[in-house]
Order: sequence, then structure tokens, then C-alpha cells
Amino acid sequence: MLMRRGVNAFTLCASLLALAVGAVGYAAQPAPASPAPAMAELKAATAALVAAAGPLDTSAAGLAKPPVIWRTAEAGRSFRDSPDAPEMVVIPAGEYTMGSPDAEPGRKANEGPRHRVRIAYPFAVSKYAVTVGQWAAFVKDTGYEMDRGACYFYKDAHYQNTNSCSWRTPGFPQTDNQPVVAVGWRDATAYVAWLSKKTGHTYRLLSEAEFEYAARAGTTTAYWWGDDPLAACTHANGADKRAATDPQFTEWRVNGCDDGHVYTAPVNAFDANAFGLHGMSGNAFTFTDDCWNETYAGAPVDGSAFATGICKQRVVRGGAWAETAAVLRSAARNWNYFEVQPVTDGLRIARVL
Ligand SMILES: [Ca+2]
Repeated sequence: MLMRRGVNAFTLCASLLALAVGAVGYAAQPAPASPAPAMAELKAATAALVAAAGPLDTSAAGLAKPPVIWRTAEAGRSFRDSPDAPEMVVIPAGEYTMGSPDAEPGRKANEGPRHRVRIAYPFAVSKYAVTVGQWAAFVKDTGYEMDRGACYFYKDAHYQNTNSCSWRTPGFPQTDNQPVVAVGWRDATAYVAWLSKKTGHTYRLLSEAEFEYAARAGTTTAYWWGDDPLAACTHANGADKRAATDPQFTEWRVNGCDDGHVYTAPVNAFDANAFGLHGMSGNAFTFTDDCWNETYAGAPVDGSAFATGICKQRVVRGGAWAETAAVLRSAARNWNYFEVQPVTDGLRIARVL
């Protein structure tokens, strides 16, 4: 089965020997329920700011405008709806130019045409990727059946169905505080449905436009930390010199720096972007709700998901532990089939406010 992945997807040799790195020294996330934001105030303040801004400028001149962030008093506030639920952060409404400029190193044609997107509503995004511990709570509560032989790892120099991995045993050590992987789009949608029912609030996957907006957090550079690919090792877990020390991955192309992790890192191992979100670049790809489209022609400009296109292929964003800096960029796009469970892919969730 063909799968569109980053540069290392088709160049790997693999046995599933595990190397225990990066799994210590980070505290597990506390899990108290905490109050949700004051919604009436948040919505009223946002609506006033959006109205004052006038209509969205979709012209070429509009593309050159800087991002707009309609910050309100509740922006950045974190909360948790139940002890089992991920910690959520209030993301302010705003607008930005989605996609990458032609001159950006590592750019692919599928990152255009650039277009202005207005997200006229505040929403909440999980502060971290959904963890192994949080996923285990879901499986325990529901008995959700994961083992359908769809887990993909690297074997015989190909990224393929090995029938020997799962979210519990992806082929490398995973603590409860690391991002769950070997989870597919179908599983991710089951998780948000469960969480919605459990909490009485509407959880869902992010749209691709929301993901890039949240990943950029007001920046226009290739990465949220700037344009330096070597700084990836300071801010994200990708394919790095550490990974290249693993006998499985000697053929990898890697970033010219050491981020300390061969496989996944704890979700709080790296710093947050300006929206207070950790791991929007690297560690594990995030499934979005969008159908794959080879370009942004006809893409929604209101923050909603692209609901037409090749819907067996769902957009994944953010890059992963097996990817070089080009794939860790804020504008980088990939896809995966909706039913497969790759060991590089996990989820991050949104909540309607
Ligand atoms: Ca790494």
C-alpha cells in the first residue's frame, strides 16, 4: 500500500529492537477537572473584535497582511472537563495566511495556493497530544477494539503492515505520558465521540486550517520558533542525530542536531508555542478531519475542514519523530489512509466553545 510520508518512510530497515531513551525525567500530567472558560463573555468579546475588523480580504493584497489574533481575556486559559479528559487551552479567534511562500526551503507544491483564512470563533485545543494514559482510559471505559491488523511500522526497508505492532506495543518503549501512536483517523474519531458523550461537550478533530493556525500561533516563519531548521532539536522531536545511532535507522536522513529522542518523547518534553501548545511540530503526526486535496484550490476559508476530495485519505499534520525538519514546518502537509494505524501517527483534539 502506498502511503505518502516524509523523507524517511521508504528508506528504513527495521527490526523492532527498542532503545529506551527519553522516557524519564518528565512528570506525568496532573488530571484534576478545572472550570471551563466564561463562554458568554468570550463569545461577546470575540464577536465585537471580528465585527470591527470588517470582511475578510481574500485579495492578493490580503495575503501579505500579518496574522490577526483577536485576543480576549480568556485566551490561553486552560481547563479540563473531566479527570480523564486532556487539558484544553482556549485559542483566540483570528486570521492568517495559510500555506507557504514559494521561497520557503522544503516547500512542496501542495502547500499552495496560499490563501487567507479567518477563524471567527474561539475554540479549544488540547495542550498536548493525547497520551498513552489518556488513550488507555478510553479503551478501558469503552472496550474499544483496536486490533484489526492495521498497524504500520518499518520493515524490510518499507513502511508497511507488520501485523506485529499496536498502540500498546508500537515497537519502542511508551510511557503513559508519551503520545499515543498506532492510532488511525477512524480511532481518533471514536475517541472524540466518546469524550463528547462523557463530558457533555463537543469534542472533535481539528481542521487542517485550524491546525496550521494553532501551530503558527501568530508566526509567519517556516517553524513557530523561526526559520532555523537546526533549532528543531531545541523545540521538537524529529529525525535527528540521536535517531541515526539506532541500527534500524542508519539509512535515515536526519536533522544535523540531537533532540535526545530516537522514538517518541514525552508530550511535555519540549516548550510551547505562543498559544501555549506543546508538540505542534514533531513527535507524532496529528490526524485532522480534512479529506486530502493535492492543492488548496477551493479550500474553505472559514476554518472548517475540506469535506470534499479524496476522503479515504485524511490529512495529517505536524510531522513526527521519524521526519526531518522540512516535514516539521508549520505548512507541511501529509496524509494517511483513514483506517490504518501508523506508529508515527496519533491525535490532538479540539473542543467547541
Ligand atoms: Ca528525535
